[in-house]
Amino acid sequence: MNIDDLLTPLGLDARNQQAGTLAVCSPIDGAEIARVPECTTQDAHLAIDAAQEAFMAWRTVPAPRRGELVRLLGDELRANKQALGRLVSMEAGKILAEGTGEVQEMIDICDFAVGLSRQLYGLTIASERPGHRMMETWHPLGVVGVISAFNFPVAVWSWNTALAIVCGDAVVWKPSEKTPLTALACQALFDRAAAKFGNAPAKLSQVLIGGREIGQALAAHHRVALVSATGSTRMGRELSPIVAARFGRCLLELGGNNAIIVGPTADLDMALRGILFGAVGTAGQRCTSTRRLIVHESVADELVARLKQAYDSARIGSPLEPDTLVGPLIDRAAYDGMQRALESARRQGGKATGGERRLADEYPQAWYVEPALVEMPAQTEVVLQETFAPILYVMRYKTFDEAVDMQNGVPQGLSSAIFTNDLREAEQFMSVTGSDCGIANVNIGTSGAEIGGAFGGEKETGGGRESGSDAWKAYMRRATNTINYSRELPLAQGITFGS
Ligand code: UN1
Repeated sequence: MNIDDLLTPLGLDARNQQAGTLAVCSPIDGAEIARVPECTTQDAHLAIDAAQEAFMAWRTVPAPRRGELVRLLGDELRANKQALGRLVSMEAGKILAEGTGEVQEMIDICDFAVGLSRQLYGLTIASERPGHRMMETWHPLGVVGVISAFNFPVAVWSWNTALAIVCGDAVVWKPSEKTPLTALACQALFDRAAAKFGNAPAKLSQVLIGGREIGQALAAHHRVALVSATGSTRMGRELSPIVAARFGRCLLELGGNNAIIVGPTADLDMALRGILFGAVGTAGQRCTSTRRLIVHESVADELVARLKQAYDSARIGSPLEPDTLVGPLIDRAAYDGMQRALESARRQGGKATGGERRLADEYPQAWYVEPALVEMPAQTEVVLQETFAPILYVMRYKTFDEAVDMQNGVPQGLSSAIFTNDLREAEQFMSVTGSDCGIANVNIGTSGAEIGGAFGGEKETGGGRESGSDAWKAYMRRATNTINYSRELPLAQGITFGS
């Protein structure tokens, strides 16, 4: 595989990507594909200062004009969808269909943000005082720090950046150390869009390649108004107190432990497909991956038998080959984590099929695994944890309430789904007494959300909402305005003060 052929059209000087200290290895075969230069904490501080300067200029550009820059970014992404999608596959290991799907997600959010640039509406509110009017105005917020994970190396940046840019903010991005090339490619595409735009301030969007100290610098810096972080709950637990200590804002999208409930009336053909995509797609490395299957005892035997068959026929291999469904894990640590979880599951009474390493002869430096299906006697300790690998724990239930309790009985609250043809079950699942997750789906799986909805979850998932709906409000500050057009000065609450 020749990485230069991909980098050059994406606007990157391939030689620069070989001169640094951070080795980039493709999870496909473990081979080193680049060595990119890393930033220091000092570089991060300079970048934040420059971003603040860019923000001061950008905030006064009318929002629909700001939308034009995002429209141009969308054009660049359309023109480079295949190349960037392939680079995602090479660097993150996801299959080509999902690599280009991720770029499509970027294009979609750009379109969404362009429309939004004419819809950053505030409310008009009835005042209790005669001759007064109240309203809300949404203003640009400042510098947005984006921290993203390896598994969605480009889309998560775009959800944040497309919105932040139309909202009048500047962006400083720290991507995962495992996926710097795709980040540099996004930056190059942004720079191209900015050049076409003409007069965007310099350093409106920047990328900082480096380790956790860069993330910490973003979290600690008083100029970073919002830290939008996607990754593990552990990372969120480390970062958010740093941001909170200076009263900065956090938007957290952390761990998920997503379940699908399959009810007695479910369409099993559909459920099967939904479970398969959710559990083995992206080799179980989406935050929305299906990790738990809660299945009614009346359909469990049939569903599990069919799932095992489907698992057997899911082709494992290089993500660049068109008929592959399951690519590699990101690295050895992910493989070890998976094996540890499987051992714990067995100790806790689980019966596992799959989970073994595959293709070790062909790819001794890469970590391909057979997705694992583990029948558990109950929702034991290991099931409560998010293991970023293709492990699906299967639990059986008798009553609907029991299923919902199990669904909600984990510390995370990102995505959830029910397959049912029982209207009452479906409605109850989405009601206040149903799923406690940020995403609750009916007759579709837990992963693969569209950008139009708000994306994120509750509890240890961190509570943040990104991408669609009114998630843009996190990237702006709200001012409440009360305007008196009378000749009196009445006080609210009927207070008289002096004469
Ligand atoms: C993630 O894994 O961090 O809903 C994001 C999905 C994708 C996004 C996943 N649209 O699966």
